[in-house]
Amino acid sequence: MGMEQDFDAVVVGAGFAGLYMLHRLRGEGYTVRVIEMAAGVGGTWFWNRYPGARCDIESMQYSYQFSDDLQQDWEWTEKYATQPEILRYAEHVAERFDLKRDIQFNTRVTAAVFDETAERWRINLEDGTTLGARFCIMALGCLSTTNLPEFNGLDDYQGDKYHTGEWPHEGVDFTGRQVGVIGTGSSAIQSIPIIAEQAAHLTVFQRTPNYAVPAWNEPLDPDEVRTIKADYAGLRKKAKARPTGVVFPFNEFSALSVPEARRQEIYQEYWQRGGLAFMGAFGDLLVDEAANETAAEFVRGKIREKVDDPATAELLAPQTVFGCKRLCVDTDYFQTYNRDNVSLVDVSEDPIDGFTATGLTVAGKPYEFDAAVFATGFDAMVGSFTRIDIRGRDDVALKDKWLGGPRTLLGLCSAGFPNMFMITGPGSPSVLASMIQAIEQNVDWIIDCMNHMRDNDLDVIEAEVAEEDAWVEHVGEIAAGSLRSTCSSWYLGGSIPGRPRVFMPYIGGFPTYVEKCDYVAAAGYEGFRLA
Ligand code: NA7
Repeated sequence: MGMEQDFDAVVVGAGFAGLYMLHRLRGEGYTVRVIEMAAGVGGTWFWNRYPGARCDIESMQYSYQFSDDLQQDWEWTEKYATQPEILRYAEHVAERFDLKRDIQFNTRVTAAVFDETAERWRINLEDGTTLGARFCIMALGCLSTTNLPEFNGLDDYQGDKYHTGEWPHEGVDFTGRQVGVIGTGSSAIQSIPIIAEQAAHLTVFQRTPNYAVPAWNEPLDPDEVRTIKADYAGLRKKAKARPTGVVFPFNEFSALSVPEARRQEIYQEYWQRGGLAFMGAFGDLLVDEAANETAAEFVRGKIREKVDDPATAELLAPQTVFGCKRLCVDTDYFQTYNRDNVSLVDVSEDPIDGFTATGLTVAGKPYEFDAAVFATGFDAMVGSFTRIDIRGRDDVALKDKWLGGPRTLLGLCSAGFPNMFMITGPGSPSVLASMIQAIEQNVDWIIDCMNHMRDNDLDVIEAEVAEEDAWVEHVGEIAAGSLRSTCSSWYLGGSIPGRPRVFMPYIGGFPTYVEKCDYVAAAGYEGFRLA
């Protein structure tokens, strides 16, 4: 057991949340140590190095806004930034604000235990060290714990195994190899076209097809960049006022309010614009099933146009609600199935039986490959909390408290876990509001709260159970009004066997959430007990 060191705050994670939290804490004079399991900063963008990994929020909007100098100086090169470019940006931020000296890398937090007598957190690290802190701040990310399904026989498989979310840093060359990709979510949709160009043969195992809209990625136009930078604050302000936290043209009218021909024209216009902005073609795509179906059918039509073999096109065309699973943004995904070296295997009715030494079988039929790519996603939003043994009052484990689904007040605190903050925790808009912006708002709120406590000699903050229950109920009620809650997706733990169906992010819109957070703070942290 190493020497116990004490801090005002220990932050877990050095992704975009942990980095900004550290910067703010230090600026306010708090002592802080950040613990990061990776060898570098960047969080999700450190790990997800699979071929084709990109952010599908436009780069001019997917960045910090806390420093105008930073946003003026940094030059994105493409409309959608690649993973290496985003990682360079995270590195740049860490260097620019001299953050690394307070970050301990290559270290996993195994447990965080609240000592009720001392009113402090004890944070246990993998190396046997224990840190003490008044505040324990979880900057764990929403998509940070990979999901590798427990396939039968996986240990017998002799080929190479890769998970898109834990990709080898040296990269992987698939040239001349037989490759199997399992999953057809965003990570698969981004990586498949590139893997297909290298591999001798690629077999894709699809359980549920996904809708994807073309990215039409391109180099950023310097004039457009200049215009944005001339009034970056203006763009940020507009983004904050949007329910999605992102600026794109949004047509508020119902898809059913216009004649068929006009509707097709509008879809075509939004299709040409590409990306997630397609969701803005009409105002009711996520609330009205009939309206949604018009978008779904338009996109299915595009898939049928792109894929030569009609049977493959039908397999690739989702029959589900459009945008229920997170919409994917692609570059030549569907066309990839026209290649001679790519085949698609439907595992929706007959699931993968299990792995063999040389591949896997489906309904007894063998498929052979020497490299398996698991594009099977994440234990989203809660997995990174439950893999740490977090214990609050009366030794209650957070993972037990959350067995029926995560319970938080505003996604910031959970009752029974005093002085523990979460950045973009479940119950906050997080992934539905553009992550970096959601992070900055949460961090600023936490800093204001800590300063309020310091100024008023308050030692402990804790969510009230009744307020938390009300918030959890509200988050659920709002989700029930959205078509997004009608399918299986990572928003509700869909890929994880045994998880209760609970829609985890707050879908009531970013401005509504910010208003609620601001109100709570202005009312002296209403709903929280301060002592
Ligand atoms: P996703 O979107 O959760 O995709 C995971 C994929 O893996 C999805 O197609 C799953 O099918 C499939 N999957 C999971 N388990 C299995 C099993 N047991 N058998 C077959 N197929 C399986 O993760 P991504 O990494 O692609 O993307 C996550 C987010 O990152 C993305 O939405 C963006 O926001 C960025 P299913 O749909 O569950 O039938």
